[in-house]
Amino acid sequence: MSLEIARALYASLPGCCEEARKRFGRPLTFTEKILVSHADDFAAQDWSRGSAMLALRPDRVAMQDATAQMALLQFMQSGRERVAVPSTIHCDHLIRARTGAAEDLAKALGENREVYAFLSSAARKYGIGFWPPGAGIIHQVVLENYAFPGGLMIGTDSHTPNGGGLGMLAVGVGGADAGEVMAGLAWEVLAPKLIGVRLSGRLSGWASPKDVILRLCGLLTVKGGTNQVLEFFGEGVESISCTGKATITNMGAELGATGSVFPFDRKMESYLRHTGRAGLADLAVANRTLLGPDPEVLDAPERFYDRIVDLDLSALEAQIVGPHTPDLARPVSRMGADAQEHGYPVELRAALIGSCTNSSYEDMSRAAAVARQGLAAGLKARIPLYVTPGSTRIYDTLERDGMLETFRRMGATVLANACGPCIGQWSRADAVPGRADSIVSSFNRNFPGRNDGMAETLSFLASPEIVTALAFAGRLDFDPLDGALETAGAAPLRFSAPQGDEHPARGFVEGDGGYVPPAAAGARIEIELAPDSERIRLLAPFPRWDGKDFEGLPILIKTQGKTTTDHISPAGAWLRYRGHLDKISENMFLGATNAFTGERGHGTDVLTGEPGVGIAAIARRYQAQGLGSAVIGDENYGEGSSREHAAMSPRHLGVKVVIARSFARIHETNLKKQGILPLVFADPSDWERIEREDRVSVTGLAALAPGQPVRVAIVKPDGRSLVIETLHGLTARQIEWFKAGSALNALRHD
Ligand code: MIC
Ligand code: SF4
Repeated sequence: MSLEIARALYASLPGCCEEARKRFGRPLTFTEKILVSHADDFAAQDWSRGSAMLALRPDRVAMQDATAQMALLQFMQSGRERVAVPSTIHCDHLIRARTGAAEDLAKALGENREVYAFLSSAARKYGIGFWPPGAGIIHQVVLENYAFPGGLMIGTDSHTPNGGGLGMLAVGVGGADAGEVMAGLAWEVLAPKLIGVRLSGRLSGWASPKDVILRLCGLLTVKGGTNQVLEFFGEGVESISCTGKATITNMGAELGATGSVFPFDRKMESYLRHTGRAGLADLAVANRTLLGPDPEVLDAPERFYDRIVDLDLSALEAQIVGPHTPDLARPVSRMGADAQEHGYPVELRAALIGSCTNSSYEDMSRAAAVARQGLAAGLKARIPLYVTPGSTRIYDTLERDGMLETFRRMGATVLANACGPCIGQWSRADAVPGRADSIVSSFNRNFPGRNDGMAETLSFLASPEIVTALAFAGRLDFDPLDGALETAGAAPLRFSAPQGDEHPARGFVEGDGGYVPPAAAGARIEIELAPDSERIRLLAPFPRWDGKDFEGLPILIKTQGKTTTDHISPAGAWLRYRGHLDKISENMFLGATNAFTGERGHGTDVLTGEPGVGIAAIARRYQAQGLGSAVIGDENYGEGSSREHAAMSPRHLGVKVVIARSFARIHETNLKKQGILPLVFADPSDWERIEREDRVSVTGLAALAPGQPVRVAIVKPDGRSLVIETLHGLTARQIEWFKAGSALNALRHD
């Protein structure tokens, strides 16, 4: 479906690259080739890495159902009749995992009828491709159908970088970005710095692509990739399958990276051929020299990347990370000792494989190879095992090849081709509030509350094959590489390293999961949206800035430690209200730890002194008094998802400014887009000086200018005032968004 776009791009690439080589006076990395060939105006653009704001023209937009609602509601405000770039909607997040694929899907169709009707009618009206519920998870469907080497896409989901496995620079964004690009505007992003990841050796034994990225998470940490692109190169690259590469780039999101990308190679070519895209494969092969870094870059990478990270695949051990954060990595062999040291419960309660990260044919065939060993030894899973295939194509092929049956014989429940348990949409029957249970999955996120909605649950992440072996053991401290499991027979079972198949020997089962292509003309199509719907409501524009400084704002919450978007705007049951701003705002900060009291999701109403009030309720009280409020955040504030609800809800409930130690990229942009001022403490230790009863004044706003610090006065209850310096990353255009009240308002007033 991307052949013509690719053809046009490859025709323009040589010229664009030549111009860029001349201007930069040096050869180009692959990322730069993609960026310069998608420039809105190459000549006028400042290209300084880490500081310039790039205006780019993406080749396509993808949206999933939980974020598409806001993206479309915002797009609709532009008044356009049809999207300006090829776009798709994927219904994957709203299907709840309960008893298995067929029943869960049927229930979801009923439960989410209104949302699906809205999305599909909007798709028909505006010329957007529509992938109905059950068709697959956005990133897997994009990889199978749309991603192509050298392309640039944005998606309203943080794991959009999955497309990097097929050589595409694919970036996760908030819905406002998507809405604007669909409305025909250029897309803006901070010019990324480049981390060159040099892979040497080759994977063998239990080590898998998942372990490459889990190891990188351990090395670089959850903020190590902020505003950077990871570009992979080196002899190890060619030994990793295309879908394995996608696993690695998918989880670049866990490092906060803007994107991750592999150069085009034979593995990508073969994946394109196996997924019915021979024409694109031929085209990419013919243009292969354009679809990677210039040779001089490979000769001296240190000169062209901002930083080099080396990883020897031959020495890589299988990893397991967690709990609560994906950068707590260790080799599987150390898990037992770690669990003992930290008191993690070693009894596992559930094991889950699949998701957008790890449900390729290769992943599943390696997991099935482990399953067959256990079954041959007379064992079954000792704990509930769930399998989430990524797409109809994968599901049907695994079914045909007997793999799903293998998992079922082990005792597994096969779920719908959807996010399900990865996004809190999992009713785990045996969960007991207050009890900390350990679970293990091959997913990509493990923040508290992420899977079964329980913040107590300790969630660990590993490759599908390791997770399958742990399902047989039922224990976190089992080492599949070295340990033995009791069997009914004489000999205990020792697993041997699994062998997988990169592609199905008989080819993939064809099928499009009911895909509805964009309609030719939509002008007369009515959007299906009931005025009294509790699921979706049209947006009213946020008020413009009144031109006054912020004086004496009470502090709504000062968050302590990790404050991901799952803490600010939890998913799970709340996904229900993703199209209804007022209703979803009730969940605001429910998962965040309040530094003043240690409570989660609650705090003190400083106007009345009443303790233990929900944060959303406090915000509404301040609003009713005509007061705005301030939020104080910790490191990497807003890490994780692209959900702009984490910015829109605070905006809706009167938050004017968020002052944090640092921000995650997508969330910082989302705040700017929605008209909230994101400030960073110039001295991070000032965070400690802020107390519960303090008031925050932000002055000099009329003179707000790019690169200029902002003075914030912290007024203590006794009237003493503490002046601290803060920094902001707003460009001149973004300052206009702030003044207009939101990016969308600025657009309308342009
Ligand atoms: C996630 O993995 O956190 C999600 C759910 O896919 C989110 C999007 C959302 O919150 O809807 C993401 O990654 O952006
Ligand atoms: Fe869905 Fe999970 Fe992937 Fe997000 S990470 S797209 S919730 S499967």
